[in-house]
Amino acid sequence: MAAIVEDFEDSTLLFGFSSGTWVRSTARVYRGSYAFSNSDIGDSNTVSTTATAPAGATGLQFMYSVSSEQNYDFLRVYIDGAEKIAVSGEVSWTQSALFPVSPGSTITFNYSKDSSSSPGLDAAFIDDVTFIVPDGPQRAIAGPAAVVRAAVW
Ligand SMILES: [Ca+2]
Ligand SMILES: [Ca+2]
Repeated sequence: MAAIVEDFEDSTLLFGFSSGTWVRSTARVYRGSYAFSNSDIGDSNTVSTTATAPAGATGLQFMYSVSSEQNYDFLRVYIDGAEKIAVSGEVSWTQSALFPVSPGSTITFNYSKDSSSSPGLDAAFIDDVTFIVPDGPQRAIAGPAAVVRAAVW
């Protein structure tokens, strides 16, 4: 099967990710030099970034990590509005489940803080956001923006 991976290593982002509310970060990376992390926010605030499943996508898997106030400041991940992950505290890099998705599914990564205290890095991180595209390209496509690789799942 083929997979399309956003590794955040260059500034051209796949899947509709855009820099702003979340940004490329070197503070903590799973692979390479960059991950994607929330921009700095104050207490009682939330920042989200959204990806859209590409044509042919059947599954989603990604790496995530958090350094936040346990039980109060959370990374949450939603697929088509349904909460799939909610984590807080000190969480080292963890591989998500392989979630089923459909082309056009909306994936929202959300970092939200309660009204006080910001220990740790005060941040959520994601890296290697991977959509499974069974009928997709089987070979790497030239160019920095698209990282396409064959994978066995
Ligand atoms: Ca990376
Ligand atoms: Ca807090």
